[in-house]
Amino acid sequence: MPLEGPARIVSELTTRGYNAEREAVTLIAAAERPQPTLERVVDELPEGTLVVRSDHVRSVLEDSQSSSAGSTSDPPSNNSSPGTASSDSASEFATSDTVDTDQPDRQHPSASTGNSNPDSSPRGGRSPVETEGSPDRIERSGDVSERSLEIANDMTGESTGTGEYKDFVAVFRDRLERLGSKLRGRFNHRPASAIQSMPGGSEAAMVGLVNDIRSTASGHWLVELEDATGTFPWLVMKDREYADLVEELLCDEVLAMEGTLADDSGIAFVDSMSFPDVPRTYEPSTADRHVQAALISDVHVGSQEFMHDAWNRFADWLHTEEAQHVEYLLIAGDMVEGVGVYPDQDEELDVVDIYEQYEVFNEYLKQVPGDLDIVMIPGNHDAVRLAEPQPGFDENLRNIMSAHDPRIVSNPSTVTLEGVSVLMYHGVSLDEVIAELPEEKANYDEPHKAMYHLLKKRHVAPQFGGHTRLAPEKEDYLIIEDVPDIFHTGHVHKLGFGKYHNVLAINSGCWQSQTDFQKSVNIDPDAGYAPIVDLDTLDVTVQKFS
Ligand code: D5M
Ligand code: FE
Ligand code: ZN
Repeated sequence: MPLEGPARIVSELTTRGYNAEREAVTLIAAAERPQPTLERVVDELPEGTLVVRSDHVRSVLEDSQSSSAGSTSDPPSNNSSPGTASSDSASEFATSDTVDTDQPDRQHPSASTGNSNPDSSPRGGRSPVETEGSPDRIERSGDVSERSLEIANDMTGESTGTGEYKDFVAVFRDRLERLGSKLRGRFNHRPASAIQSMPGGSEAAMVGLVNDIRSTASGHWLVELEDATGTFPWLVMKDREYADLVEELLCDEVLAMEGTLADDSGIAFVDSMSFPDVPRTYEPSTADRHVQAALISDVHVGSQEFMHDAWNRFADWLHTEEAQHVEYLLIAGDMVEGVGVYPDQDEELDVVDIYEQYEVFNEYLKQVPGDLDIVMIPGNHDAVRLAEPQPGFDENLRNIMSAHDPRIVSNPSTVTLEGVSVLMYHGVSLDEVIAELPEEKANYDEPHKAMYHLLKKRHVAPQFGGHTRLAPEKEDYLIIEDVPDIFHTGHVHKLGFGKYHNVLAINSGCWQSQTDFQKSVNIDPDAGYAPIVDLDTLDVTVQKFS
């Protein structure tokens, strides 16, 4: 089988136990005869080499040029580079040209080679990117020494909850304390017990968790707030401006209400309602150089609907000049389809063994350039506990997914790339937000708008007990303590992005075509797209591979 594209070259090299620099792969791909070039490069590698570097390839290419004097070996050019994509960054959904759509042998990279043994692939894929090069070559992107990647809020290995009642009390107390502190300075608030004994007609304010939301017989709204001292009912009149906000409320979120006590002090009439929110004037941080991150999620390897061709094209594209500034790859959960996630899911499985699914996923991961820094969090299809926060994959799965030595962290976690903080969260609560809020405020076609509500509530999964399961820990890891510069989710399989008070919210689509369930409920997934974020400007371009 001839080598068609960079991803295939990477696959071939990793099968033989080598990682490769991006430029080395591009050079092999651009050679007149890639397969023999690769064979010679491998043959001539100094003993003990783990990373195939561009100078290894150059010396083979120069050698063969001088030995075949007179033959013209074309310098690599834009057009000869497979997978080069034409993108129109002005259009929201820029489309990549496609390459090699028929690659049936690559459906299962591991199946044919049996090279899924994690030990066969060397660790430490972060090889330095060479920037010097012949004048014919576009310089690769920045030097790895300019990269920085820090993780915060990763609770992997920190789980202490036992699921007992007292743990739930502790986590909700922490939520009220920490989100409440974002509101308390703004109001002359009182605890519920103090408000209960204030005289009728007094002005009062309270910071609490939403305990209950009911409509009254006359169409007004009764919102019960709870704090550590008790509960108090707040009445939102249907014709007041705040009535509209009641539709956005979720149980267990924290907010502040101000109002006037009724004559009998048993209830207060709401004058204003405030959320922890993101300040309107928030100024996001940006990177000091032109560097990009690809934000994806919901790969669903192991599903019959996993779009291997689209993934192969994506991996090929990452090896091209156009993607030279993409130095980070963030994957927000659902690496694999999993087993037994939904009823009758087994009828749509391509790989039935969960560990094998991760092995196949790892083979697909190997196709992306070895010099990308990769960060992954789990999702609801992954083999970690379903309740959130979800710890990062265990040792066993980490060993399987060792290609390119990804950073594996909990769902949610915050990763800061060159000063730009990205809150990564899989997004199960988006189903909840979309189900509870009116269509115009949150829907599947504009998933970023549902994300705006989570930013406003400063919590990734406010409502507990519906779609979202909670594992109580000693603190509430689901609070959005610091405002992120980018909020990245997946799960709903729809692509959408936009800014909320200058924070870029981006939901990254998927790599799985429509499943029978999705057909039955009319979900039309956005599959095979990779949103690319400029970390220096927070601009987004979308590459399409499907
Ligand atoms: O979720 C993909 C999207 O589809 C997400 O919005 C949930 C929804 N979904 C998919 N299958 C089901 C079933 N069987 N019941 C309810 N909701 C479903 P994902 O996590 O990728 O499956
Ligand atoms: Fe998913
Ligand atoms: Zn999901």
